Amino acid sequence: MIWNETIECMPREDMRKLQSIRLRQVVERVYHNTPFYRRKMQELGLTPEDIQSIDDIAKLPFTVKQDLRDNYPFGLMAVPMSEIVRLHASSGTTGKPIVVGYTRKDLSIWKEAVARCLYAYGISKQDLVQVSYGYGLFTGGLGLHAGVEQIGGTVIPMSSGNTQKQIQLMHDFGAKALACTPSYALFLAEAIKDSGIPRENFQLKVGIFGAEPWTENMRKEIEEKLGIKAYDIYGLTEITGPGVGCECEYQGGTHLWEDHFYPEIIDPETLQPVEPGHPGELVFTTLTKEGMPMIRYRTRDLTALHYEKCACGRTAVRMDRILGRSDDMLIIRGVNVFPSQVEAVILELEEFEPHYLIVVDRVNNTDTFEVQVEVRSEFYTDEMGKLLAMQKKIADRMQSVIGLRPTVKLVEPRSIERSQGKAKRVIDKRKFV
Ligand code: DLL
Repeated sequence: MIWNETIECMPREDMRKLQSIRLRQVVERVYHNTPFYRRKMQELGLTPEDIQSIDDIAKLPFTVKQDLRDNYPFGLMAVPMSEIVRLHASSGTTGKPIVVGYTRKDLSIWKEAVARCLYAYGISKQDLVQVSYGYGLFTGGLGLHAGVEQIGGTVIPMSSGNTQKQIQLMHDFGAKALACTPSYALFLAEAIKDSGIPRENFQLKVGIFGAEPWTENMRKEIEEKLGIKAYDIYGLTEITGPGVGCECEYQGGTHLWEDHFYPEIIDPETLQPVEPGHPGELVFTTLTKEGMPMIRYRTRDLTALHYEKCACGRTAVRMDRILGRSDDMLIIRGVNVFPSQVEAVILELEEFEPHYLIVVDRVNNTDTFEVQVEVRSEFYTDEMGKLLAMQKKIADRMQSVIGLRPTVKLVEPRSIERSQGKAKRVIDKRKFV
């Protein structure tokens, strides 16, 4: 099923024309309304007149996560705050999150994008969709939620957690689709098995999985265990949230909705464009966003783009699975974590040395997150009560800064291996390839 055939199947030349018109408009808007972009364009000697077609996009400067942080919280808005009707946020590299603002029109474009995804998965008005992504500042829950309403389906706004209730309602209400992270889907599959309710008693047919990397093997495992077809959904807060793109029934890559979110692939070292079909870093320009447009935003996600028409009839460009990242961001239980955030918390607390190791693994389909940290010799003690209090202090602080509670392992001073060169701060034992 195709939600917006005119756009999704538009001949490529027409799409380029549409993109050219929209690029001119967004550049005009940011140049006049966002001092940050005006300054960056002026530094390159650019005015909006220099951008006539989508081919001129490479002239424009890049935007990076640090720019969002430097302009925290509302410095990149291109409209007065009175026009912003919603805020979302995601992890920054240290303490402060990055914030995005949406106008009413931005929200309607977002739900249109999610609606296209749901139709591509074969979900329609008759269907119930259980949304088990987190609701709140994270874009997953509310993003999927609005898309289901847009197609006239029935949304079950479960949010994350409370696995027993998830299973009970999925069963009792007869959800056809489940939207959550692929790792939570695997966890739920095990829990359903343990619940003793036969799989045939569920109506579940479709999975809408994203927000973290996953592999073909994981797909097979989820499909077998839940007896469903598992689809990818991709997105990021800075660009809109879930629904920047999705797979269709042919699952030959993730279609990107390039009439709104224009993708490029660059070499993360040289920053030069990379040929279609070759891997590099994904960069997006939001062509229609009003609240907080992004010009050539470096996602740090590594992938490749393919422009051949898909068997489903869509001409919308397809992206390979996300192969990795060109920075050190980890996604643990769906939460974006930067080692620099962990470091910032440790540096804040006087009891600890700035020597730490993050160990991430996947046990029973759930990510584990351990932080080993050295206690300063002045604070080192054999007293259990004091050690537990220190452990709690650091775990509480990380929970509040990162949004995820690590298992903290306190170690003796000078016990974490010192490196001669670049320190190895992260051991990620999960396998994504
Ligand atoms: O994760 C938005 C989202 C919610 C997408 C629900 C899909 C479903 P952020 O928290 O800003 O937004 O994280 C964005 O997550 O740059 C990727 O590294 C990763 N990511 C998102 N979707 C996928 C996917 C949401 N399908 C970051 N495959 C992105 C691999 C993904 N990685």
